[in-house]
Amino acid sequence: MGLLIEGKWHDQWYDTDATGGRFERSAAQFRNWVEADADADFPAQSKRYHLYVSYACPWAHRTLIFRKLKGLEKHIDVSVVHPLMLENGWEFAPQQGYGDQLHQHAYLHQLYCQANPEYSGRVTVPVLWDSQQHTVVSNESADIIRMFNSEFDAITGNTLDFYPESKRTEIDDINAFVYEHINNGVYKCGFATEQSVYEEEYDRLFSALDELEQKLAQQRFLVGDQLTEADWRLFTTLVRFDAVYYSHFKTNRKRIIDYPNLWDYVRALYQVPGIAETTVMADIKQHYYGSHPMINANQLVPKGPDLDFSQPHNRGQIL
Ligand SMILES: N[C@@H](CCC(=O)N[C@@H](CS)C(=O)NCC(=O)O)C(=O)O
Repeated sequence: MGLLIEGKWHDQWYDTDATGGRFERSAAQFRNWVEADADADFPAQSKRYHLYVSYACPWAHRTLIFRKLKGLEKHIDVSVVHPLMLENGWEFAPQQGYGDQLHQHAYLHQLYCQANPEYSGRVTVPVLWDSQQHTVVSNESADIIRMFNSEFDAITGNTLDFYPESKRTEIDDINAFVYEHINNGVYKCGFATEQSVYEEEYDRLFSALDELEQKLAQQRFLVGDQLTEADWRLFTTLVRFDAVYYSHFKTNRKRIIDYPNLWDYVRALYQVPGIAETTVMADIKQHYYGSHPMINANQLVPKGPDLDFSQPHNRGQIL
């Protein structure tokens, strides 16, 4: 785990001293857009863009889900980093099947320096790379899934829309709530270094989960009856919750399996064709338990729990 400062790698953990024991996630710095328009700076084209992910990372997982649902697998190739993220940050390990398919880099930070030799900041996944201009288009998953949702439709012929015009305000509102209290909420519990901060974040997380449990008793999805981007953004946290966050991040008031509606909902999403194969539980567990020695000193990976996301659900036909 580290930080690039003016293109030089520094092995360093998140600095929570400066924030009173509170974890703060820094903003992504590459925020360009691939557009359907052939005259755009980054026009949508088959085989031009390459996606760098970790199977472990919930933000990268969203992009893999959209690549799958939007039929982009033939058009956007993927490189997957090794699940362990330690003193060199994210690394490739080609002998173990985690190679950089495009540049054969050893470390992900080399990719950031290739885009900008003076780059200063965190080296995160996902990254959408433009192989024509040799630069990073975007390292913000929220933007990448929007590009995948609409900008390649003329190439794929896939017009599924998870961010429909008429629902955008509602989706943006629920996304903000889910990001603050749940997606990032579990990290704020796990990386807190003050007891009171941890307890405050824990209370916020579970009152948000309680609220969504109620909502999902009344409606099939977060925005009514229609499956949207908001559901996929929640899914990647819920699917990791019982196996990782509950114990590793100490978010242990309840498991998702203890919430009848959330548990039904996460199984329904998991069973959408193609989604199970984007959910690589072995990498997820190895990453979290193995990459944060400050909260799990011996880096042992718990063997359980037994989780069966393939049990039948009651949310009907989804896609
Ligand atoms: N804003 C980013 C956040 C991505 C992110 O924080 N990824 C984590 C992995 S789960 C990462 O790569 N962290 C490395 C680091 O912070 O050094 C996004 O949503 O794309």
